[in-house]
Amino acid sequence: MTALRVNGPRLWDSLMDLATLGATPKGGVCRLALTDLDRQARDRVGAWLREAGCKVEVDGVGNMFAIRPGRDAKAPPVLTGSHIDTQPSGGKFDGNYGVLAGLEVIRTLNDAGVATGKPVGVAIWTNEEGSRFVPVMGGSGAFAGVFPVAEILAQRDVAGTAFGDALAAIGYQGELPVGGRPLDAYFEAHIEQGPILEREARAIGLVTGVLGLRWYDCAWTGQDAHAGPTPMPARRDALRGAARLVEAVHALALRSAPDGRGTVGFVQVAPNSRNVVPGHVRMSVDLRHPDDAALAAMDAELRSAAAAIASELGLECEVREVASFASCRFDAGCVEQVRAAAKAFGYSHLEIVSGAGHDAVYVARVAPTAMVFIPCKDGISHNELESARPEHVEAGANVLLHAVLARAGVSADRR
Ligand code: HGY
Ligand code: MN
Ligand code: MN
Repeated sequence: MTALRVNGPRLWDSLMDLATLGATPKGGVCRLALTDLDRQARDRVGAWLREAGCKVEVDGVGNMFAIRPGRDAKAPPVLTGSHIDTQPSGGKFDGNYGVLAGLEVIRTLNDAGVATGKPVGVAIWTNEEGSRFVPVMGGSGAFAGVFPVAEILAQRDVAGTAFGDALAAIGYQGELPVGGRPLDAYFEAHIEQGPILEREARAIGLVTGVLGLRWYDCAWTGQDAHAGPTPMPARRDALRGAARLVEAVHALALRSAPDGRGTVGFVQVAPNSRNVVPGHVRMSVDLRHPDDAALAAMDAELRSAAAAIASELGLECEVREVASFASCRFDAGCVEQVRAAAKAFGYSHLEIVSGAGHDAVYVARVAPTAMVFIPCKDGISHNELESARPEHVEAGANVLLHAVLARAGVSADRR
């Protein structure tokens, strides 16, 4: 076993090629969901998948499915994939690696003339990042029936553009119904986006599950006032409330250590003028924990902290949950197939829980699912400096290939 191996340099070249779409000065990628850069990337990867003999279809929220036929055309496909939308200051590997590792699996099967029993496919899920449109992982969530399609299409970005209008504008609102499609299994390759695999010097992460997550929009209301004549005690400064809540979020996450996470990543100040006391502030809060009860306790702490700060400062604060998913555990059988593949290649490996959310979280609700992690440099991601080593990129794709083949009905002697 392991006669069949991916072409690492070819995969690396595809990653570097795709990274030119939205390339940023510090070596990262800015390719927000449903922008023209997203369209260009979809066009390019779609062309590569068609050239590799796949039939490419698009569903009503823009999820793309590229399927390589198997001997049994009626069998549900073994799917791989991830996302190609990025953070505003994202990297070359987050999401893009899982899609292009899936493409490399297809290319490798073609080179070797291997016919699989079940079809094998690659999915490109729309708007995984949730940076431009909430909810996070909206495309895969709609596919899994978690979000109504109409709700996803109606979401608006900070400029007021509707998801459905942006999707139509890039020409990717497809005919395929959203969801209801049986899958044999789903395997997603991804960089860890944290420091554990690199610190433990392991090449492969056997992802057993993902932290639960809750996202909030917090709206602070005070009163716009002149920065000069307005006495300090007379002010209702919304930014002071937001600033206090930033610290409160950090403190409540530390109280849930070591696995609790709390982040404020987005703050919008109005009127955002240097000589006006801000009367309105909108801020995000991202809370995570592997234990759902602990996450619920963090939710309660957040809400009581916001209320106490608002009362003390004479402000109003509305805390609105805008996305959430419970912690999840992946399919034990699929995790074992990933483990067996890593062992067959002799790759060092480690069981790990993902701190980041992934499309696999929602696909796991409709199909047996597991993930393959590889290390990223210094554990850094959602950062233009995000980087991975070619040998790990290749190793993860080899493990993905063999996990998929084991599931797709290719005998061990042909792998
Ligand atoms: O937020 C997340 O965990 C993912 O990167 N979208
Ligand atoms: Mn990702
Ligand atoms: Mn991400």
